[in-house]
Amino acid sequence: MTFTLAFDVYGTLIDTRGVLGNLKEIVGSRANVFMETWRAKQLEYSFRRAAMRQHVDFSQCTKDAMEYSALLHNTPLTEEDKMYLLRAYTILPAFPEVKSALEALKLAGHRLFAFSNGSNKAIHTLLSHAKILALFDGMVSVEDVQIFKPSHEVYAYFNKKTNSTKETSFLISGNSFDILGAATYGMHTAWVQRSPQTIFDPWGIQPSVVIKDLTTLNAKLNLF
Ligand code: LAC
Repeated sequence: MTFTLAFDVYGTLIDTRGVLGNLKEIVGSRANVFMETWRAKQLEYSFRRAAMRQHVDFSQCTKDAMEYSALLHNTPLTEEDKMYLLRAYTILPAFPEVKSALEALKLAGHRLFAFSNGSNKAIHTLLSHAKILALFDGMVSVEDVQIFKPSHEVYAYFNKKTNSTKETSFLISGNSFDILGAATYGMHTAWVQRSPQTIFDPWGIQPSVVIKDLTTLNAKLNLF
């Protein structure tokens, strides 16, 4: 059976750690800790925005989290540094296997959508820079519903916008909060566990499939 595939973007198709080199230029030896704080706070801010129903563009969460990281790690940033880092975040690289894996999935007849907390414009820029935009049937941004993942509204909106159902769609994500959001809403889910050290939140809910990168997704979907 073929499915409508909802690919999470940041941390699934696109490597948020791609900003490490840029951070090393600006904050030197604190680049690693800065990067970890930045990503964790960016997500926390999006969750808090959703809980408070105070939606902003995801790039605002990215910016606010960058400012927080600079304060926490005592690494003051000039306006120029901030612009440089935020620009780097708009052209992050795709993970190496993504392009060929998407090509295989498309050839197998699945419908491919990017599905992100990022704005339509941000997703478009990232995917076109990574040269994978043409492989998608479309993109779905939470900006259309003005609330972030993992609110169930956004998964329902995905089904509505792509003319799919819970039963005929798969959420593919490296972010376990996203898998839990989609699974509790009722979609099939594929968790991309890129490192054995990455822990799946122990909420008593399991993804439909677990893969270590996107290469094996096609074969796993054939089993359904
Ligand atoms: C996204 C973030 C949550 O692309 O990874 O939706």
